[in-house]
Amino acid sequence: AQLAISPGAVLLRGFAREGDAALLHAFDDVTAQAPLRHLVTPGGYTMSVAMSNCGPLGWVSDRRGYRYAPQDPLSCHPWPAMPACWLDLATRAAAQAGFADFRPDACLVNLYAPGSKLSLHQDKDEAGFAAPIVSVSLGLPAVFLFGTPRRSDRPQRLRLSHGDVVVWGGPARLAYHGVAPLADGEHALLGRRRINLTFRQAG
Ligand code: MD5
Ligand code: FE
Repeated sequence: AQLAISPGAVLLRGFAREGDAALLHAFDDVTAQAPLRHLVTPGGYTMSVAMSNCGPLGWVSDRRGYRYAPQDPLSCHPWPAMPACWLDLATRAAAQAGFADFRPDACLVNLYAPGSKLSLHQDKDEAGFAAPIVSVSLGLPAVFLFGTPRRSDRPQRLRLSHGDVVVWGGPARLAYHGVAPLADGEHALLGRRRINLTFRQAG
């Protein structure tokens, strides 16, 4: 089912459910090569979400700022390759939402434990905003907050569950968004975790 949740944003409910075991296998593979870590913001806060990356570019944050980098600062090696099943999923989802030529060069891997949250922000570290962002939710459900390009507009709440994929394009691309503190629970395949994979054309 394809649901337009706001102008430019398309929710593909359960799109990633089939093949979830392979997606999770690839997660173990990527995070064995580039370990999940809690990044520090330029303001000095440690993020509650643990992050890693794969693909040519990875999103990083430290006291100097936010940016995309071709190497993992922990290892000084390139980020792991994007697993084929992840790239295939992201391009199929984008095509389904009307973006036939989506070619992600960055995949940010977000791991939420119970209590982890993501404060309201915009994704604007990418070189351009014409391409959409494809986000894949696995494991425990989350309450996703999505607003508008104006920070002061009150965000809508959307429950994202295992296998849901959202394509954020057009006017939704620069909308403020965040994730409410993750409620505890147990997922049959992932346990007490939510994994979010975020595919971008960053360079
Ligand atoms: C998450 N991650 O669930 C989200 C999924 C991040 C992040 O926000 O930056 O890692 S991406 C959601 C997103 C991206 C671009 C636009 C909008 C939402 N939006 O218009 O609401 O961990
Ligand atoms: Fe974001």
